[in-house]
Amino acid sequence: MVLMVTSACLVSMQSCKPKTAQSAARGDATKSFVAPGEYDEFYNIVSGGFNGQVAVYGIPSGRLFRIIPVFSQSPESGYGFSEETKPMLNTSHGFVPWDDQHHIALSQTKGQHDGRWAFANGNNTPRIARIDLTTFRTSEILEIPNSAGNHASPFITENSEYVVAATRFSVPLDDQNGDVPINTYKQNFKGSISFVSVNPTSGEMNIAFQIRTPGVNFDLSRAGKGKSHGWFFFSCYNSEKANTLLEVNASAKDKDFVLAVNWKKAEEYVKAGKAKKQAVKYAHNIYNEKTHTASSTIQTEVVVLDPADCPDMMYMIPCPKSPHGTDVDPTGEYIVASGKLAASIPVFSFTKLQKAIADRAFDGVYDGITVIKYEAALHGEVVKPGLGPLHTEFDGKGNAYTSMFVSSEIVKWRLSDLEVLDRVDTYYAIGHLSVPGGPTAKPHGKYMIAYNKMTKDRYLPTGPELTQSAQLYDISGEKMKLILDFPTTGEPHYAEAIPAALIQDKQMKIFKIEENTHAYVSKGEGQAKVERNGNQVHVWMTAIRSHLTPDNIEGVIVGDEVYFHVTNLEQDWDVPHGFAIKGANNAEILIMPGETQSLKWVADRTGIFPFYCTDFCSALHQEMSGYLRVSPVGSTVALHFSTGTNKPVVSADSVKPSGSASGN
Ligand code: K7E
Ligand code: CUA
Repeated sequence: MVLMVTSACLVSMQSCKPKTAQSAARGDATKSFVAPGEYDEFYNIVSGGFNGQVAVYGIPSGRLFRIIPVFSQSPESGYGFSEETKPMLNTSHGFVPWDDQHHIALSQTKGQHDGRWAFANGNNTPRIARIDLTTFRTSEILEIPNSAGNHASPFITENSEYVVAATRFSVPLDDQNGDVPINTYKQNFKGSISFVSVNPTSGEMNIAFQIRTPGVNFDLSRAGKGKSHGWFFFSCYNSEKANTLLEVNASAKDKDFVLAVNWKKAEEYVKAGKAKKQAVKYAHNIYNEKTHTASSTIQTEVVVLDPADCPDMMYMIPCPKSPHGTDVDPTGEYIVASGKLAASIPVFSFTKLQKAIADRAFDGVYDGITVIKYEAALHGEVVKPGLGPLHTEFDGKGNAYTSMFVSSEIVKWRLSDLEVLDRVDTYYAIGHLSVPGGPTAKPHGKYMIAYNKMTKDRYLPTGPELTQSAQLYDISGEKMKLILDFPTTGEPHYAEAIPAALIQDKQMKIFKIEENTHAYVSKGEGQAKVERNGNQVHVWMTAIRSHLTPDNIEGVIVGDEVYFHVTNLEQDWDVPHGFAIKGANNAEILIMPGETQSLKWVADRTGIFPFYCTDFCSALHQEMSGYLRVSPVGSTVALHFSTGTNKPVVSADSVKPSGSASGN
């Protein structure tokens, strides 16, 4: 079925392909040129797909600035390996060190980017993360219960009141016996949408309420804005409620739905006590930049609204053929739904939707939810836009840009009369696209970035897996123009770009050492020490150009767990120190100025184990090192540490009982 649509349309689309792709495919790279030493105009914050991280690029240069570890461990910084950051990856399933990351939502105030936070979804083990845009680090991760495949997430309301999380897979609810035959899908599988509140000052997230929904698959969503503020729109497919061979069975019906949720009304129902408590289990992880340590708390309750108790809270709008993206234009009037198997793009009108509700222009009920008459909510259809429409962004000048996966192109069309204005090829199989500010009330326009699923002949090949790729287009004129290809890490899905001016001057340069309240901080070399507690040895270590204190440690016994708590004493921007020790079987750590981070290392054999700084920090970086001696079980070598002295070797006989450590 899918294939039939595809090949038939591909034939009809061929006129749109350049006869010789070469010239059109090259583009005018001078427009993306950022001279050495110059800054980019935008930060581009891009999902990492199956690598679970988020990457930051400059636009228009496409230069990679940073990979922010979010849902996966990172050996570069020690994220998810260091004792302080392990709790960030805790879940109700225990420690989950990887995920699949698809969507980015930047915080907004009055419908515009405010440059405070980036939110990101964990798709597989459902979670939402918050990244602080002053540190470019993950500050918080919240697990989402009653969900499986957190795909329609995290989309944000225009004052960052909520980020949402709608489940891709409907499943039995967390407090039900889930041990049911899979073919009882229709009776036992339910969907769920979470409204996660964002504290306006701290950014801290909490699940304000969930809404129980029919057992469909949610795909994507967008908040209303301007005139549609207070509403949220979710695309859903598999209204057939198929549980096998979805590629056929979830494509049977002519129409699926966009679910329109009046979240202001939902808030009223919650206030009125309509939400019922449900026992669940989910982790809430927060990183504290004063203790430099994350904590993970397991929470045990959510409140859930059942639409049956909440009249007028939500409506289904019929939408052709398994919609993927649903996007709201800058005014909030138009809701664009992309039926990925449909031959046209339906555009709904918020004004007409309201009128349809008032006039009761209904078309029956789907699983207890009132269905709006398709034509009553429809502004119109973009006719023959291309094949496989997925996602739509806006330039703020009345135009929309829709990605076409199957026909590998972007189609520009006008919101008012739905006329197709221009089309441009992508190389190849575009997924998401992103206009800086495209999902806000005031798009920044100028550029558009395509995120492609295939690169085939665009780059030097690298074995069976080719690089992932983005393409930059100039959209300042009437015609879209390709100006740059740049490779990306992981598989990029959605991304948001934001003017550099909103972020660059707010950057955290150092952590103040006097504000460091880490449990194992040493605020000066005089506080460095080594202590034994059973078979645990704790090393309070400092790092400053160009030595580690202590740098000679003896008296560690085979089987000991050694914790290196390294405090970077520097108070200068861009002077991290690293720490690595031979045989460490988890990671190295990288410690920012004023910060403390801890690496656990197990002494597995006798010998001398060098350790050193891994970040080239000064001309004497190679000298920034030390030695740890491990002795066999039963040894009389006393625990001892020093820096810069060479005392005679001590044995346990020469120090006080119980091998207490001595400095010099
Ligand atoms: Cu890649 Cu947003 Cu997961 Cu479309 S989704 S492509
Ligand atoms: Cu510190 Cu190299």
